[in-house]
Amino acid sequence: MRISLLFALAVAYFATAAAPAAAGPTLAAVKERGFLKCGVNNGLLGFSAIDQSGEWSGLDVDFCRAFAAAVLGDKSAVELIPLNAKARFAALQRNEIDILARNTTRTFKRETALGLDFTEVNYYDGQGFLARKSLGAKKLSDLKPGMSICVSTFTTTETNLAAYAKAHNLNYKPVPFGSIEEAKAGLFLGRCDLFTTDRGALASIRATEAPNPDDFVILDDVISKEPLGAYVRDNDPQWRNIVRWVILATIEAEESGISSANVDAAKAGSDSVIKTMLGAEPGVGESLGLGDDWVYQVVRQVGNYGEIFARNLGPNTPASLERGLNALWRNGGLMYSPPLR
Ligand SMILES: N[C@@H](CCC(=O)N[C@@H](CS)C(=O)NCC(=O)O)C(=O)O
Repeated sequence: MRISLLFALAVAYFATAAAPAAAGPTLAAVKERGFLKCGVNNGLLGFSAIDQSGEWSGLDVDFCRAFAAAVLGDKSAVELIPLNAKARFAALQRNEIDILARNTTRTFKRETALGLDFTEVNYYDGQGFLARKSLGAKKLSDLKPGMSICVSTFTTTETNLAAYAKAHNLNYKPVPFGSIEEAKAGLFLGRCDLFTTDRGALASIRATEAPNPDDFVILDDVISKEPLGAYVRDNDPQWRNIVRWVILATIEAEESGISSANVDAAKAGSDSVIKTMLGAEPGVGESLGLGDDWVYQVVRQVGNYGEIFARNLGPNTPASLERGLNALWRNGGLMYSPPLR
């Protein structure tokens, strides 16, 4: 009797006491290797592409750098591995990458059937249409029957288009393409009247790839929900937590008014919640298997979510996108971090 009571008390104690996450295989492998392997898009300016200065840039690229800053203390300790839509999930399943951050949508099927976990959203998108302006259409219902629509295979885009067309009796001719280059060329070289993909990607493609952007319009229709973000393998909860909380930390930092410009002052300041979050006091490192300064490294080296968005996709970039759904929740958007404490 006494022994079983003691045992029960001991179980209750250990169940509530803080326990560091069991070391997972991915963190150990990344530390041993000295750099992280991040799967990204092979050419979508604003999300992931080699820019004019010959450097990789984009929202997904910045998140890859943020993961490296958190895990290895150095945002440049990352190898970016360009992947097309077809290759992306197999690359993660086969351990060729540690993280997939490639404008990839969270869906039920992907999360439950591929042996992968979605972590967090880094861009809320929706599927739209880029049309030749000469068609004179503002929305899908303005189009004449029989229009040809270029679409990338192995994407949610392809399945959404087919389902939408069926449900709405859209009379069109799908023109499937296996690569982003072919699909873009399909529209710009005249093989299709329209091109469909996520609207963020459309804004970038129109601005940076069209021979004359003014010859093309993005239609009003948004036919799907495309929450984009990072996937990891589903056998490593510690790694999933790291990737998840790095994304959330960029949002929490923006919510808390901490940016790359003031993070040092905030760390040295008097707010103890913020000091702990930034690692001036212990608290956020051990349970992830990281140092206590991982949030600090992310914000100082890469920035908060608002900075990352503005740098890659905001009004001063070619894509010139408003925050929209990607605004903080208190400004009418969906970006919200659970408490980082
Ligand atoms: N978010 C969608 C679409 C992602 C996607 O890959 N889109 C196109 C257009 S931006 C693309 O890159 N296709 C070219 C390719 O297959 O490499 C998904 O997760 O399936």
